[in-house]
Amino acid sequence: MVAVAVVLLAGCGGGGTAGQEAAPSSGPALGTVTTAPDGVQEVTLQTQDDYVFTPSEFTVAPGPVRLTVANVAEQMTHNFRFTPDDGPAPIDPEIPLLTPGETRTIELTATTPGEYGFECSFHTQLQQFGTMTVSG
Ligand SMILES: [Cu+2]
Repeated sequence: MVAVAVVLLAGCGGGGTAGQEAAPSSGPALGTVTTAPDGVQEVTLQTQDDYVFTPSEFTVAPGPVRLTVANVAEQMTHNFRFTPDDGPAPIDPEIPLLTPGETRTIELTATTPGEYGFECSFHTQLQQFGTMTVSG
């Protein structure tokens, strides 16, 4: 008996390189501070099911700030507030409740330079903290 093996080699790909199309930009990266047409600084943070703010640190100049927090979690409800008695000056605006999939925006005015801690008050025991720095 003679076994005849016929092996067909599939053509290997024709030499095309994987295309890397630039993804359409849907706005600045998380934590990147931009200035809106009305002169207000804008920055977006994200939180998710892992009890982390992404990013947990950002820096603004003194002046008005429009801060957006997006909760992309599937399960966890979070919130956002500046940690009471932490920074050089109180910042009152907060997001009391941010349910899964919800995005909210607050406006605040950064005045005194320094570091302002913020937190999700539900999850401080899980270290859900961050810091906003107001540059001098
Ligand atoms: Cu939280």
